[in-house]
Amino acid sequence: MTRDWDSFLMPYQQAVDELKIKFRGMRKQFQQANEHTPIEFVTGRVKPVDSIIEKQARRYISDELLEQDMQDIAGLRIQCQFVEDIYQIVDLLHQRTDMKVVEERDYVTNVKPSGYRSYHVVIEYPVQLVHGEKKLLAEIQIRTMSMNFWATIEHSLNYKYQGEFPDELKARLKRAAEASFMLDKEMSEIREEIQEAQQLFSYGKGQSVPPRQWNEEEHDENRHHQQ
Ligand code: 0O2
Ligand code: 0O2
Repeated sequence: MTRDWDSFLMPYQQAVDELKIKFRGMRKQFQQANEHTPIEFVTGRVKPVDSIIEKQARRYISDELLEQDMQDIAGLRIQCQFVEDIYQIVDLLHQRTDMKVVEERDYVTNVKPSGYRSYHVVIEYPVQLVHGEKKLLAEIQIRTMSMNFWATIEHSLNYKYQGEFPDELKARLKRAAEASFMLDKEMSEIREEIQEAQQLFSYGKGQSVPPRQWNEEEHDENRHHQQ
């Protein structure tokens, strides 16, 4: 079957664009309320045609089942500061009425053999087209910045080795993944202190609402420092 890829992928691009705006909007709302935002960065992409074709062959997906069985044609990636943020984002996704969670894969708790960690949520998302509504699937990968660092490096190495890493490199990557997770754990332990400092920092940059947990005394003290 020859497919008109431009028309096929157009709704997916629309979904990615809309979802990026929505998730970045969530970040802004948290910031405006002067609350810790679980969302640090949002990126998104439509899977390139050659990757779709390669994955379709590798997974024996028929043309008819492509939209149903390839869940990451529209892909969003949300990065956060702390592991706890990942689960807050998952809860937020469940509460939304403009998308429906249809599948979840928790590779944060159930780490992949490679060392890969991330939380994957597949949603069904309706896009409005001129000829009506089309429901499509999108995959949202939620991970800490530290998990993202590891995954990005490992992904580029994959291109070089086509997934067939020498044992030594495989072991090193696994160790690196564990070290990266240790970093996440350490950061979680000092999370409250970090968040307080970040709120102080944004207040210093001119946010009008003082951080919640400040008592009056600390508040006045900071004013003093800013003068
Ligand atoms: P801000 O206000 O800086 O957070 P577009 O839709 O054109 O904005 P596009 O084409 O999808 O975005 O670009 P991309 O490369 O996906 O990146 C989108 C945003 O994510 C950019 O911020 C990047 O700065 C940010 N980003 C993604 N990953 C990282 C990362 O690992 N480190 C850093 N520092 N930034 C990252 P914006 O849109 O300018 O918004
Ligand atoms: P891309 O766009 O290059 O990232 P499968 O694709 O068969 O492995 P499945 O069941 O479709 O897996 O979904 P899964 O495993 O939940 O998610 C697949 C995606 O997760 C991959 O997409 C990667 O983005 C990411 N991922 C999964 N495992 C690893 C890993 O060990 N290392 C890294 N770096 N990323 C991983 P694609 O298909 O590779 O596409």
